[in-house]
Amino acid sequence: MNTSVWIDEYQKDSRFGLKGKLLLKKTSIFQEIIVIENELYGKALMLDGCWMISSKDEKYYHECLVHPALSSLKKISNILIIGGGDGGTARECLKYPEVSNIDLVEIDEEVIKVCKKFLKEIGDNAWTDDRLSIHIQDGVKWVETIRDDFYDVIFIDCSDPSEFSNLLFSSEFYENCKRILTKEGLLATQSESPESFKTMHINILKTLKTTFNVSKTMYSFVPIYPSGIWSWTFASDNKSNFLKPNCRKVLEIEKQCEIWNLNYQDGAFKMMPNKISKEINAFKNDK
Ligand code: SPD
Repeated sequence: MNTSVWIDEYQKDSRFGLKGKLLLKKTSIFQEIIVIENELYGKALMLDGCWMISSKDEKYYHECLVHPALSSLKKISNILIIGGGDGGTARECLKYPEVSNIDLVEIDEEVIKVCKKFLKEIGDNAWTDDRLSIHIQDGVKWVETIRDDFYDVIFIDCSDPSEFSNLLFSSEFYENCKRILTKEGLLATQSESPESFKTMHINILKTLKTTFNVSKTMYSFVPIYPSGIWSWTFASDNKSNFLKPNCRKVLEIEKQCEIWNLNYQDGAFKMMPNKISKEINAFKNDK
């Protein structure tokens, strides 16, 4: 008997699906959670109808979010991750011995439980590393309570904008992130797809440009996301060491990566589609 099912993410008049064995379908107090096992992409997690990650394509996503930031900053000891309940962002951060504390703030405890059970390989050793502290809390509230100049790096590893995650893309939230970052600190966020979520993508870039002195976006692929093309944006108030990779760190980390290396990153920072840069440049000139 064939027990395979198709699970699709619907976006406008398109759908992006995986076929496989349904491992879990449940609803937490926040969202619907699905885990499916697919031959090509391994185990894949969907939250409220949107693909979050799969065990076979996650490195495209997590390595791009983490290494441009951590391979360039001088001080990276104290890190905040908002979201990131699968543990992949924490795992990449913990490759740096200089990292001494990571606060991972995830609103939905059920996501962590499900990932530890079905997608354990994503968090891997991070789950047992003493440097990682998990806090089940709303990230928006968390950043409101932290003192000024506290974190060296903030990673925003959240789901797509929705009724319950919208505030994680707001200027008030970014202002608080800026306040709790050190003066040399850097914020790195997933910034949606320039193709499937063009308006959201442009709004995120504009809001970050308004909040921080410098920001830069890189583009690459996450195969299971709608349209495949995805983006990550890095923002800081400090121009001096903004995304200037440290060669020693790069050589060490490249050896441990499946996707990321300095050439890949250099190309990815030059990939802004013209239709996006036209809008961003028009916005900058208006300011
Ligand atoms: N459309 C999917 C956007 C999800 C980004 N976060 C993924 C979580 C991986 N740690």
